[in-house]
Amino acid sequence: MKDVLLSTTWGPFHEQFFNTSPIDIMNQRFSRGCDIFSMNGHLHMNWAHLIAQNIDRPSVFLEYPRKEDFLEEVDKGYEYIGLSAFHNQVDDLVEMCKAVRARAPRSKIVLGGFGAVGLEATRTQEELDALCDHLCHEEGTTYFRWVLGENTDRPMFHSHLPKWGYSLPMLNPHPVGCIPVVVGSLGCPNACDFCGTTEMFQHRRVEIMSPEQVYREFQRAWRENPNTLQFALLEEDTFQNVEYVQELGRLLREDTEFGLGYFNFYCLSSVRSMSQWSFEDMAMTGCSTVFVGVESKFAGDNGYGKKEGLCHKEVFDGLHHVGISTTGAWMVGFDFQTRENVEEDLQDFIDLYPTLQQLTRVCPFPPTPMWKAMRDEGRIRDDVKWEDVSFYGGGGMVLSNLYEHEVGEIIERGYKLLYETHGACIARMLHVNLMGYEHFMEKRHRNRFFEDRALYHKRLAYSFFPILKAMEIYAPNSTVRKKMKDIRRMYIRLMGEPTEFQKMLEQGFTLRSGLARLQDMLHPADNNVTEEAFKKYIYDKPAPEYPDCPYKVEYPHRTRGFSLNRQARANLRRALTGVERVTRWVGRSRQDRPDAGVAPGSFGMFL
Ligand code: B12
Ligand code: SF4
Repeated sequence: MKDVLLSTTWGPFHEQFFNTSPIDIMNQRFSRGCDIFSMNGHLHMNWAHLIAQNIDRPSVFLEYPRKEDFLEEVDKGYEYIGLSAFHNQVDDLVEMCKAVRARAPRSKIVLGGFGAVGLEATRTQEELDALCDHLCHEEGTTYFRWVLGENTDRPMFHSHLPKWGYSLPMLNPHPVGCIPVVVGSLGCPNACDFCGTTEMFQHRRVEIMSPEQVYREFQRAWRENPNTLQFALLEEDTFQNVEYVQELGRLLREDTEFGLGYFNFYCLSSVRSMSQWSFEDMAMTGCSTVFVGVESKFAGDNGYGKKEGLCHKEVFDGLHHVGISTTGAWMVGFDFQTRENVEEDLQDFIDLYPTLQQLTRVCPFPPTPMWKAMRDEGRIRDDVKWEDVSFYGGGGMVLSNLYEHEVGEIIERGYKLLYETHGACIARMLHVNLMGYEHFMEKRHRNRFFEDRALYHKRLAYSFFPILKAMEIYAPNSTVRKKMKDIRRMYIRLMGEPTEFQKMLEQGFTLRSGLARLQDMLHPADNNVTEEAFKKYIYDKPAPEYPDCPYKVEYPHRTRGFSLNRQARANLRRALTGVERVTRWVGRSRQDRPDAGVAPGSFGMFL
């Protein structure tokens, strides 16, 4: 028999509430509501790579297979089949288990992930035994080693997690990967009652990679592509672990090859943890964007403990001031939110000026304490479907003060208000980078790292700037139009007049935006739900030496048209970089050039 097969649930994944793909986080959540400037993107599943890279046996990982792809692989005969699911995919997970039992009765089924622990909480032991042989409710790498009878104490390492990508749908409907990812740690000690990760890892932080290992991945990623946009450091509350992130920051800052002019990361953190830090010190770790859960001001009086540290407004303003972008995350549906106070809550959130945003509804995920309490009170509907156990389905929770449809309406209105108040997320990203540039340029004589960080903000602002004109022309109202003009003036004040090349791109983006508007009238973009591409990762053992890639990847359904399109885009990127070089050479005598020190080709991330 072959060794190990790992797979996500089979696709195509069901579209969710807004008719969006749960994998396209930019479109579904982070930049939703920004009209033609809502971004699109894709993310990959990480669990299987962590397992595959840390076991001794060879394995194959199927990411987003169709039913027939999965069954074809199962028929090859594997000793172990590891499956992972989110709650909203549990129905598919159950079907897959049944299919494996029927077609490959000798294969042992190992389940893991949040959906699997949801299943565990809602099925009898007998039912579970019929579906699987093992169910992992903890860190999965050590668990899988244990299942295989391997040494569980060996140190862990991973690299080359597939890159996430984002763009604008009008520029690239299939964004190329531009964000490398690493899992620093799993879990969180804070034990919030609605949170799945804290429950999964028993309120502990499980360290997966040391700061040195994370740093090595940064180096590898930037060596492969010096125009790498951002690095995603996956952890639950990065700034809680002061020593860890201080050490990572030191390594990134003191790096002489790239340093803070290039290295930067996206992370998640809480207001409480960030309150221990000065915002400048946070920027000096290389943090460029932070995902922040925004607790309701009414939460403290309703069983969620008083907030400690700074208030949200102080944190968001402080971060933006030093060039750290934010993804503000707000939830609706708590018992303490009423029709009267929820509007105040939402307006408070909008006032924070989040750079990116996530508005979701409260969902009791089994087996979190919130779910258990609600189940015991009879507040989970019996007819709840697994596909509704998600950020948008509400998990069958009977709401205290709002109608079901009201919750959806509040979320949609929130997204719309954010756009109509602040303009598109890309404009906000540009603005925050200009603030960071101004801050660190003013102080650059004090610290050489400040100068590096200023270069980072300059690079980002330079590449976002050409989209600004289109966001001004197609702004949702005159107030936002004026804000776009203010951002333009700020750019020119700080960085000088745009170059000829930027003006050329600006015209191109504006034309393309006009066309996108027309296209949207004829066929609203909301109709286009992304379908994830099936990928097959092959892990042979022994693995190649780091920094070589530990897997080979196949795209079984990739069409010739898609490959040609990818090739054409790469050629366009090269051609535009050539034009950029020529225009730089022609305009080289200009003193206040915004592209001074910026490597050519940084605009390319959107193509
Ligand atoms: C990045 C991310 C995403 C990305 C990519 C997903 C991914 N890479 O897994 C995207 C945007 C696609 C995403 C989507 C969603 N997400 Co998400 N996501 C995350 C985030 C921030 C990191 C996930 C990650 O990569 N972790 C690192 C990996 C290595 O950890 P892991 O997946 O937990 O896997 C470990 C173990 O669980 C276990 N394991 C997992 N699978 C298996 C399988 C086997 C066989 C074994 C043995 C072990 C095992 O081993 C792994 C290594 O220890 C987490 C929060 C967090 N920090 O974990 C939320 C989180 C997982 N997401 C969540 C949710 C709800 C969703 C959505 C359902 C939201 C929605 N739209 O409704 C969708 C569902 C997507 C879908 N497939 O349908 C929740 C889950 C909550 C819960 N259920 O209890 C989380 C915990 C956020 C939160 N705190 O609320 N997500
Ligand atoms: S602070 Fe965030 S990650 Fe930690 S338990 Fe609470 S919700 Fe979960």
